[in-house]
Amino acid sequence: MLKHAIVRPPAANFDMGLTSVDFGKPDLALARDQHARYCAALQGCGLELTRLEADANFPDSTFVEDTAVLTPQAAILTRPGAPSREGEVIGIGRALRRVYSRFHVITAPGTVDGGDVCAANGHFFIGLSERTNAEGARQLAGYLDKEGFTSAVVDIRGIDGILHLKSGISYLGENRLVLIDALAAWPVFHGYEIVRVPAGESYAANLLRINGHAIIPAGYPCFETALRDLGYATIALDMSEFRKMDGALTCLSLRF
Ligand code: CIR
Repeated sequence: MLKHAIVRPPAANFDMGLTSVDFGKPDLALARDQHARYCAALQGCGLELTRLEADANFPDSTFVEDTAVLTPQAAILTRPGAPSREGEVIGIGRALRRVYSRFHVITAPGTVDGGDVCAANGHFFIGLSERTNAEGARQLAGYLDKEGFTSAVVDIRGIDGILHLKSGISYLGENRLVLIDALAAWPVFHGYEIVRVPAGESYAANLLRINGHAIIPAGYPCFETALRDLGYATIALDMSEFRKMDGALTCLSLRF
């Protein structure tokens, strides 16, 4: 059962962050409103929030997920693959030290973005991407092994349109994986029941399963119906402004 989440609202220069998409400039007021609704949804799912101050030193700092990988016993501080984001880890480390006493740290030349790490019931899929390199994946797999978890590396560098592994995969629980078409047939995912995201709705592959709820992005009706048909209670949130900056639901919090 998840109990807590760390969140950080978008800073005044949120629109100066990194993006690979061309959906226009984000509207800061709307982004803040969407972030507030996101926080309320997490609380509605039973999570207690640690709210960090907005940090304009790092325009991408609202995407806290990329700075750490959390297990029940230990926190692994990452070394984000984008140089402009490396310093974000310091503030998150400070917040995590209030909760965790056991830490591991990804060190140079390794890089890992938390968005590349998908936990599935004690097993971790680690995406090799433009942000997470082979050395970072190797260090992370070693730390996870020390903590008693298994892992598998998934090379997503050839797949167009996804920044991180979790842009294309979510674990629903019950041995079910949500996957975009490009990943659906990969042998590494054999043995799971696969819920495919309909073509044209691939952004919805990034969802949050929290304490019996499935938080999904608003505007993906076929996928939402498919989840409801499987018995999931969905909560749909508008993510338009974060999407403009390559962000999705999981990026906006660290959950433990
Ligand atoms: C970046 O490019 O790093 C940010 N603009 C978006 C990060 C999204 N994070 C995530 O999916 N975990």
